[in-house]
Amino acid sequence: MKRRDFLMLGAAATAAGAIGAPAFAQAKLVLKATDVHPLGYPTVEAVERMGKKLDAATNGRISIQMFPAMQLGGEKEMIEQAQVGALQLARISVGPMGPLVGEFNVFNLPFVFRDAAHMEKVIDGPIGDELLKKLSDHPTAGLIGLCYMNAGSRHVYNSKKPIAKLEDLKGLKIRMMGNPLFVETMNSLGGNGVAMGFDQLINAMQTGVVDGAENNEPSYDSGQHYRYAKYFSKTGHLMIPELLVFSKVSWEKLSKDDQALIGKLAKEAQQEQRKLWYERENESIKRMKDAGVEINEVADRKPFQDAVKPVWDKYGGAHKTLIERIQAVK
Ligand code: BDP
Repeated sequence: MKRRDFLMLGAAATAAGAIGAPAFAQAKLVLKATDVHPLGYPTVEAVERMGKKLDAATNGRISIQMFPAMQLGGEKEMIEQAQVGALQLARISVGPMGPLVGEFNVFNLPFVFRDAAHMEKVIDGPIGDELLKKLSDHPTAGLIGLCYMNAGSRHVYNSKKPIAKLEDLKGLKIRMMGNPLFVETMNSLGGNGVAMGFDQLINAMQTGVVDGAENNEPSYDSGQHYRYAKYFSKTGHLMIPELLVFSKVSWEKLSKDDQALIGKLAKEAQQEQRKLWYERENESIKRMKDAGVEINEVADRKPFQDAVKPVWDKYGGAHKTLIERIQAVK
């Protein structure tokens, strides 16, 4: 089957084509979805539930087929495949979207949100919608922004020692997501930021290419990163929401009604994932303790916040109004 035929499967497609009816009105559509995380992870589960609702609402005409656990590559590959329409739904982090849509880098700024409630209010409100629209309207990004999801706070973990104060990061090689902002964040904190895909991380920790990484508890737990980096320090330096995006070339082949339905169900998935997220966060913390992970709080985050000022100047400078609006959300 050729790629452009992704949406038309089975006899219905042929029949619709034969009688000259608008093919996608009748054809059975199977939307390919992907995520770096395994089955059962809150983002994966939320998209699967969205697929069931879509199936029910269209009497089986549209469904979602999930390819979890990096089956279709890391986030970079997922984005590229969505851009050409080789898959339709990609659940990615806002992290790698900053270089494409500069405003997203405001969400990527270290310590930009006061807490989870603040972050949720921003993504649920007009600012969240505006940024999704910026992505959808972007002339070359090739993606439609459907909704956000929760991803907690990111904390540093490594194989050498607990990070209790800023100086402890000195000399540690820490894997960061692929966006220069993150490497510069780690460097300004005194560590050595190393950019690489999530799919390369286990190998890099095993071989000592990096001493550790930074992520939320569920990613650390489900990726079994504690096997290579048992010191988990609550730096909370980043709070980056997730994104669910749709391939723009595929989107444009859908009817307006189908687009509206998918858009509505995605917004519901945003709220549903949130409940799953908090349950999973607690389960992960428990599993980490059971696995003997050494978790430590960082009593004073102020020196960390001060250290990342150059990152704010460089990446936030052009978006002062947006930053002020985010800070004004109470
Ligand atoms: C996880 C995100 C995932 C990212 C990963 C990373 O859910 O989308 O790919 O971090 O660090 O928290 O690359």
